[in-house]
Amino acid sequence: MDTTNQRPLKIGITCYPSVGGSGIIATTLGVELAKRGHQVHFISYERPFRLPADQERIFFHPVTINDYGLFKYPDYTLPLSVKMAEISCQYELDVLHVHYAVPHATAAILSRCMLPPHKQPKIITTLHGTDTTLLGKDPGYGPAIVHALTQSDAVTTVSEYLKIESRKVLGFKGPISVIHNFFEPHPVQQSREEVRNELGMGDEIMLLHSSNLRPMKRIDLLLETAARIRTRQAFKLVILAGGNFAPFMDDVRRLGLEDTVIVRENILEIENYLGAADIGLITSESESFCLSILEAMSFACPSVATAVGGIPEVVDNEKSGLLVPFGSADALARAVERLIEDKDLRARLGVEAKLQAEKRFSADAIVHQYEELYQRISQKTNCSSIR
Ligand code: GMT
Repeated sequence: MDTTNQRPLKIGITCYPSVGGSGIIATTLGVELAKRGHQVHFISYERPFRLPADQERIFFHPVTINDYGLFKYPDYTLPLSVKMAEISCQYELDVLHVHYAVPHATAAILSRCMLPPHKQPKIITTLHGTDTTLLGKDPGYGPAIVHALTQSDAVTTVSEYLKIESRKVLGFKGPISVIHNFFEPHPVQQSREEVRNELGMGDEIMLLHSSNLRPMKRIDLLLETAARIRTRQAFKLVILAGGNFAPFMDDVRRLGLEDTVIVRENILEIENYLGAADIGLITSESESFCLSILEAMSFACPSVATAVGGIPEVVDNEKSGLLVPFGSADALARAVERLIEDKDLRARLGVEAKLQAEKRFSADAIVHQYEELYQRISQKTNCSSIR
């Protein structure tokens, strides 16, 4: 569908605002939609960290969570749903697009029930990963997720893999559109040399791992891999940790990696590091897409990664990176050694990685798919308005 002659839409976006792939995607999507003429309203408990302060057509509406001392656990879902209803009504939103089902999709459905039919936005839920693969299996969440998906006007997943998993884990039978993640790098602020100086590095190869350190990222396997790379003096492993790395320091010491591992916690602008990196390293046991691989690809940095979940949809093995079956630190180490030792291979994979990132996973390749979906569902009559 050609969206160029369609009217601009009023779009609400709810996501987790802190460091994390789903929040980064939602924020970048909002920024790109605003650039394309749509009005975008972010609704969350904090301003998403990548949201520019002064971009035209972008608004942020905070959700206030009061702690009344009545409840053991403060509730977010209800104030979020009330804010969604308020903003939908006030700005006459066409679409409310929620990223990560829990609790955003449920709050969106509830907000719609608070509104008269002519004020109800269409609701799109994007599943990102653990909302299906982890929470979807939890009997305390699964039925609520399925309910919210069934009531959504459209459901998307960030990979084919996640679509299949969502059918399997949740038993959800409704339509699912696969719209891959995308990345639009901010310009780097520091040169490769400046970044390396700041890290205390010489001319070693820079292996980069960037993640939230959750159990499925398998930091144990990451460190084990680093320990098994035979050319220890040839590289440093830089870990951009979206969380506290301290619990892993015992492993770093046990493996004798104190001089090899460099950790930076909660870095908000990762582009400087991506520009300085030579090889990405991902050892996850589950991953619906893996935005950090794509981020590295955009900087012509090929990754060595486990061939799990949606990763093979992002990395073409032996063409834009190297994939290894999950579980073997030795196999990962051998793949990293290949790239350390073969500069030409590294460069060739890097060139293809950047090409793929631009061709398949850039804003230009992806954002129009969301626009087309929004336009398509906006044209549908609200079920409740014809009842
Ligand atoms: O589901 C999570 O663990 C968190 C989520 C996030 O917010 O970073 O990660 C998921 O969504 C990302 C963005 O779509 C994907 O790149 C990650 O692969 C995915 N994580 C998992 O599937 C474990």
